[in-house]
Amino acid sequence: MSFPIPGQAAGIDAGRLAATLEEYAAIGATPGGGVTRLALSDDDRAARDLLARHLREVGCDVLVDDLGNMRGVLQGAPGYASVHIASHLDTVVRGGRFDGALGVLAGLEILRTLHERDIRPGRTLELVNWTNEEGARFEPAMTGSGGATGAVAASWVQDRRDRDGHRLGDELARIGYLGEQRHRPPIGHACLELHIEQGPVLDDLDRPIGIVEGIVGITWLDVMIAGAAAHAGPTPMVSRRDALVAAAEVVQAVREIGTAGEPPVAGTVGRFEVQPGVVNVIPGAVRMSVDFRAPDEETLHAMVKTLRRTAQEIGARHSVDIDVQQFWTSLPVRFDPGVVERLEAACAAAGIEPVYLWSGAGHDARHTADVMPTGMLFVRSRGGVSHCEQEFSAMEDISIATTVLLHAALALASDGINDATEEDAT
Ligand code: HGY
Ligand code: MN
Ligand code: MN
Repeated sequence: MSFPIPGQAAGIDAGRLAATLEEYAAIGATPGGGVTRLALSDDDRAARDLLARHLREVGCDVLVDDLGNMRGVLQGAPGYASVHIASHLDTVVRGGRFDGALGVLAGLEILRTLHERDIRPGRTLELVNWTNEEGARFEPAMTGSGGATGAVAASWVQDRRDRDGHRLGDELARIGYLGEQRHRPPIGHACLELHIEQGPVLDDLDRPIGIVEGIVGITWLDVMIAGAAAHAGPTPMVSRRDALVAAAEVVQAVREIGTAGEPPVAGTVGRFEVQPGVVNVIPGAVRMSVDFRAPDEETLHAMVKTLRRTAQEIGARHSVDIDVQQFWTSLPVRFDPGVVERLEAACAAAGIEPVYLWSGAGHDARHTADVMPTGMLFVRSRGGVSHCEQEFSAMEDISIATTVLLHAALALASDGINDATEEDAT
């Protein structure tokens, strides 16, 4: 069994990767050129089925765990912890074709390259497709990786419900991806995630790729406002308990809290429901989401505290009840220096001078970083936009990033293989 010397790895086939990105983007394609492939939807099933076929074609075993996380396992030297390349295939509504899919399909391109050149990795390589990274259908985000790494209980994940009341665990069974706990991705030697930046840093610097230093903290809240529905005509303006007028002030408060700090501090209201939502009825109830981001836990905590205080003041002013429920938090994380070094060496081997940046977006790598050395590579997002149909990354940049990912993965997969002693032989 020969182990390649990192840096001599064969080149990837950019044309094949481009065609594969197109192939998966067609699953859940939207008229505006984007993708809607919500977690555990029929489109998600179709993409999963295609990935399973593609993984088997390159000699991988395909395993599915009790949270629907998929693994393509390319067996390497027995008894050594594996190297993971991981991301997600689910999207937001009318999202882009690169968010998540790029990381999974770049990993598939690496497996295809190794397969056709008969290059056997030192350590086992695992390609992981995490369930429900986006949290668009089943809130919150990153529940597949969160459940598999112990950040949240698997039973809590399986009991999450979408807005139509469908239970996540039942939807896994419906699409045929309710696997077994014993098939959860193992704690590996290292984990790599390639992802689009989804922000403007690389585009502004006119650089193709960046090495991610870490991920900001994120917290999601549900704000429920209860006023009094009443007739829009005879009800005097002064005696109304209008939930929507109060909600408008809460939305403005979220924006002010987000802009009070420097980037990556941010505040967003993304989901907003008005009841009963009828022209001639004063809104009796409003429910909205709040997404806060900050580089450190203290700032995140202070933002929530400000929101709670401001909501109370708004509630008193409009004689409505405002309930603020914080239901998910992902604390900031700095990636493993050793994995960052491998990514640096891989950039050097590819003749690329990397940029270093933090991620304002959450990623499954946040959770794998809790259990194994993890690192991320970013690809430039044109115009810095994502979570929209205009999301775009150029194949030239993607090709560079995938080559760097290949070098880094093989270097990590060679760790300790030729040494007499193997510290983490499993
Ligand atoms: O919300 C996020 O940052 C990620 O896209 N799920
Ligand atoms: Mn993503
Ligand atoms: Mn996303």
